[in-house]
Amino acid sequence: MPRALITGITGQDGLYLSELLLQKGYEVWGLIRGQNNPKHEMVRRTVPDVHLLAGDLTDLSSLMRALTAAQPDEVYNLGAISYVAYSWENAMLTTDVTGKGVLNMLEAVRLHTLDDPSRIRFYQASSSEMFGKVQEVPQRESTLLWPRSPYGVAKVFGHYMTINYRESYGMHASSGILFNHESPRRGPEFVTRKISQAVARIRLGLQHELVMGNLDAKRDWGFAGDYVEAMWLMLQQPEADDYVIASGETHSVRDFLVSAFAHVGIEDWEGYVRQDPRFMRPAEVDMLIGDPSKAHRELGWKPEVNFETLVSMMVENDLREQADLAGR
Ligand code: NAP
Ligand code: G4F
Repeated sequence: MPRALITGITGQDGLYLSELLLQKGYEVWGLIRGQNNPKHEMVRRTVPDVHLLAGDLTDLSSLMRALTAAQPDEVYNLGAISYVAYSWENAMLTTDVTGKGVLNMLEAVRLHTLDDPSRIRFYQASSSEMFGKVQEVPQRESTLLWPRSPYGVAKVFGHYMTINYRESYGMHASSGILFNHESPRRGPEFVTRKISQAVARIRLGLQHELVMGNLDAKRDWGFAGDYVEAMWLMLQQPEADDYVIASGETHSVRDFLVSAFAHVGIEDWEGYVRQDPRFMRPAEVDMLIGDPSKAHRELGWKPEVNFETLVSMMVENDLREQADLAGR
């Protein structure tokens, strides 16, 4: 039975990846931080077969203890402070967790496998946010990185550290450059879930206004369930490498709004939406669109869920969830 250790187990991707690996017959271990993490119960309920270990990416010794307990064949480093807007307000913490945390995890794996550094396969959750002020359209593995946020800068550090550990120590360390991926499990601070929740509440008469930032930003959005499959495929390759994982399509935040409102039969959506500078960013990533052809070719990976299906899936889920919460 193969064994996997996942950091960021309480997050969107941690849950989907756990389900995928359990289905494939893995023994799955998850790292959870804090002395009384409020998401502990939710993880227990959602993936009861996952073994939970206490640890934090900023604490190297906790990572070494986790490796000793889990004895993994594969490590998926998904833990991060992942909300871009928050990263300006907490730039140093973001650097410590999202940037230096990767180095801590790589170093823990290296020290744990001194006999054979390629014994554990390592996945780093890199991000299209690294492309920032894009230098090429579409973005591919070789596109020059130009991050626009403390989060993006921290991810660039983690990305190059992963490559450096592969080249310096012969570790099987791969970096997945994933474009935005969403789901009904997406945190409500991210734009897609903020919209799907608000649209559901407006349809149910529970909310009358949605306050937004920049509606012109464009993203390459996919479904998280499809994207965790790509993480696993990367670690099954004979050689470690870096891959762009994307849908190859781009849509604006406005397109997402139009589609979500249309799903509940509201065409005159502009009457419900107000923009506020509070939600604008000091430096914006205007447009992302990925070229996933290397992943198609070498991993045989293709996403199943398209943009319209993703929006419907999220709005339908929130209609049910919000109706339940309102006792309807
Ligand atoms: P998420 O839902 O925000 O989950 C982040 C996870 O990191 C949570 O489990 C969180 O735990 C954990 N974490 C935060 N601080 C930590 C620390 N100090 N030590 C250990 N764990 C810590 O993010 P996601 O959407 O699942 O994304 C997973 C990874 O992919 C992240 O690294 C993200 O940056 C990256 N990524 C995401 C996307 C996307 O579109 N979703 C795209 C590209 C890359 P708590 O619950 O305790 O806070
Ligand atoms: O949903 P977002 O907060 O995601 P963002 O910044 O693209 O980051 C996500 O994707 C990255 C991959 O590229 C990940 F690495 C990262 O961890 C995270 O998962 O914002 C998307 C866009 C931005 O341009 C933002 O300015 O939506 C715009 N936006 C407009 N109004 C808003 C809002 N974003 C949020 N969160 N809230 C708004 O009210």
